[in-house]
Amino acid sequence: MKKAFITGIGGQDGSYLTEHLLKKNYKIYGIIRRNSITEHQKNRIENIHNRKNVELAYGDVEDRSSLDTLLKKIKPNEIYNLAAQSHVKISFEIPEYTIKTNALGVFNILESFKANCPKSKFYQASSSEMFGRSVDQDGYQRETTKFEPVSPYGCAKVFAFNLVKHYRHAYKLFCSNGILFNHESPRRGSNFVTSKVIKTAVEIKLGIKKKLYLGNLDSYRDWGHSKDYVRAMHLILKNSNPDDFVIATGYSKSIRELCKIVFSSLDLDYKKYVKQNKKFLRPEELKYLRGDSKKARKVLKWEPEISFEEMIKEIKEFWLNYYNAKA
Ligand code: NAP
Ligand code: G4F
Repeated sequence: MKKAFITGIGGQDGSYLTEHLLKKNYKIYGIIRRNSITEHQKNRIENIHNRKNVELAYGDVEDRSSLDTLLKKIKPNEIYNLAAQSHVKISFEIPEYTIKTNALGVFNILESFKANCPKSKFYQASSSEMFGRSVDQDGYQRETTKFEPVSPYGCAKVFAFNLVKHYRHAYKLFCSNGILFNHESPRRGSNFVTSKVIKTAVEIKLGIKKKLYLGNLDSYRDWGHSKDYVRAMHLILKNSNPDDFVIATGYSKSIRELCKIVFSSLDLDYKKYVKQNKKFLRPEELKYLRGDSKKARKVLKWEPEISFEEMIKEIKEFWLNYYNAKA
């Protein structure tokens, strides 16, 4: 039975990746952080955390000792480093903390992997936020596009990306980067734009809220579904060589278009409800993302299976059911 070690197991991707690997007969080890409200520690993994093949331990990527203890004991076949302060806007507010987790945390886990289980395969959750203001002439970002990050989050992810490549070359370790574009699901935190728009539109429909306040409506994102993207993570580690792969749908929409689609699916006119509030603007904005994932499609035979429309519908149904159950 293969063993996978997952940091960030309690997050959106960590929870879907656990479900995906359990179906492939993996034994899963994950770290969770201590939270003063114990119930909050396992929110997204409520249905799986007490399964026979899932073992959780307290740990933190900023705590090298916890990583050493676990990796020495488990010696996993695969390590997925998904832990991060993953909110870009919040990274401007807590930059030092973000850099510690998203950059130095990756250094810690790479060092622990090198010292305790160098035969493992390592996946790093890199991000399209690393591209920042850089777009190729044809309007796409791909593995060869220059990184010009525009947030503390993006800068920290570039540091981590480079470190992973360095460890691959210097120490001949199997470590790969997945450069994932935005991906969403009902498990997405409700302060990310897709969840926020859909949740608030449902609340407006149900008479719970009157308006939706957003920041920049004119940025573009390439949105996929988390379930499709965790499949790609696994394929990246199954590849014969360690490498870096862009994972994206290749379609891009603005936040304004997202609002229009979501509100009109609830028979509402978004223009009546959506207002801008400066507090949601960022000191520097990443304006445009559209990924070219040809390499992953060719080498890994990866394809996204869930359409944007299906994903929006699933998230909308999640929030409608949530409020119906409360009523
Ligand atoms: P998420 O839902 O915010 O999950 C992040 C997880 O990391 C949470 O479980 C969090 O624990 C944990 N964590 C945070 N700091 C930690 C630390 N110091 N030590 C251990 N665990 C820590 O994010 P996601 O959407 O699943 O994303 C997973 C990874 O992919 C992240 O690295 C993110 O930056 C990256 N990424 C995401 C996207 C996307 O569109 N979703 C795109 C590209 C890259 P708590 O629950 O205790 O906070
Ligand atoms: O949903 P977002 O917060 O995602 P963002 O900043 O693109 O970051 C996500 O994707 C990255 C991959 O590219 C990941 F690495 C990262 O971890 C995270 O998962 O914002 C999307 C867009 C931005 O342009 C933002 O300015 O929506 C715009 N936006 C407009 N109003 C808003 C809001 N974003 C949020 N969160 N909240 C708003 O009120």
